[in-house]
Amino acid sequence: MVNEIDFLKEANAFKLSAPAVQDAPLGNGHINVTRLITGADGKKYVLQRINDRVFTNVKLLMQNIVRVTEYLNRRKPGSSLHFLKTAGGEDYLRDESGYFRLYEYAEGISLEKASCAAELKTCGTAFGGFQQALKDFDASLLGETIPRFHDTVKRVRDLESAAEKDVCGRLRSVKPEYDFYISRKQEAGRMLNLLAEGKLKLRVTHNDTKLNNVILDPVTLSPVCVIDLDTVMPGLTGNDFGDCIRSGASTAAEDEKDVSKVSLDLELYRAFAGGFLGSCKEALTETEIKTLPWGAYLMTYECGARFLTDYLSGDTYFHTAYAEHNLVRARTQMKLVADTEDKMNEIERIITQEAEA
Ligand code: GN1
Ligand code: MG
Repeated sequence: MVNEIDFLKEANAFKLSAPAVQDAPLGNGHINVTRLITGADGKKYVLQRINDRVFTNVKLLMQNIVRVTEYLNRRKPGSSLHFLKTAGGEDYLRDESGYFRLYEYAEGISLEKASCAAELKTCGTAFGGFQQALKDFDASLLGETIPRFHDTVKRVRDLESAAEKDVCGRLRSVKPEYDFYISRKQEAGRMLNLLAEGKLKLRVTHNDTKLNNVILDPVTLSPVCVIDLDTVMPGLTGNDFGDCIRSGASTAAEDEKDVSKVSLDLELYRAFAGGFLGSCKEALTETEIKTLPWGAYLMTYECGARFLTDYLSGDTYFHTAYAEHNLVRARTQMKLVADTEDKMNEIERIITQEAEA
């Protein structure tokens, strides 16, 4: 399907400064299709085909993104992505190949894995800074692009219902993994309960703070901007903290097959916490700071449960490269959840120390 799309033609439907002449794949997101486009004048752009099975309201999604990026760029020029309009003046293109959007390529690197603590600290600064920069943005201006995206309680229910349906007959072969997730389901509501009790507040959050969603300056390693803004919507700070710990403080890739290589690196944890809190702690409440370790626990647990749900459902959500890919991912997250449980006292100490630093 993707092979059949003429990405140059799609790119040329936008107001580029010169015609698009080169097209290549970019990055490895699990949801959208992303291409690096080069114009005849050498300018680079990122073209994305938006996955409209996942994002069912593209109009709302693009409205959110344009509002947030324009706000950030007004506040600090160049601090966020710059989206181009189509020749017809629209924020996105809809044609027979799907929904497309295009933005100026942000020069820099993104990391699949941190090779040192300094790199992870920078990512913490970037995501904490994102939160800080949006602290006065009126969250009611944003719609929910994926309703109940980080409702972990619902995610567990989805897992249970996928197991009940068992459409691929895979449940029998993943009993230990399934039991692992279900045995912890009482933890799923930890943050949502605090929200319901009025002890946490909804902020404008990114909600997909994977390590590779930060662009860094390759020389100075300072953050250039945060990308992948599809899920920017009202949410909890703990989740933004958490998803980057999940992806960045692990000693192995999200899809490492040898789980003995997977653990939570507390030095990386501290580095990320230092960067994150360093750029937004003034904006956070004491309760929010206390929930950060749980945000990381729950993002890992939730993401693992989602991978297992997708495996049981026949791999319809996340892009996969081979049959067991989602199961492999669910297992790495299990290992991280278990390791987090073992290290929770030390983690809570780290957060207290970094919040006071
Ligand atoms: C997806 O698109 P990507 O790869 O940045 C997913 C995240 C998961 C992540 C797991 C909209 O993010 O929630 O944490 O995969 N995004 C969506 O790698 O579901
Ligand atoms: Mg994403």
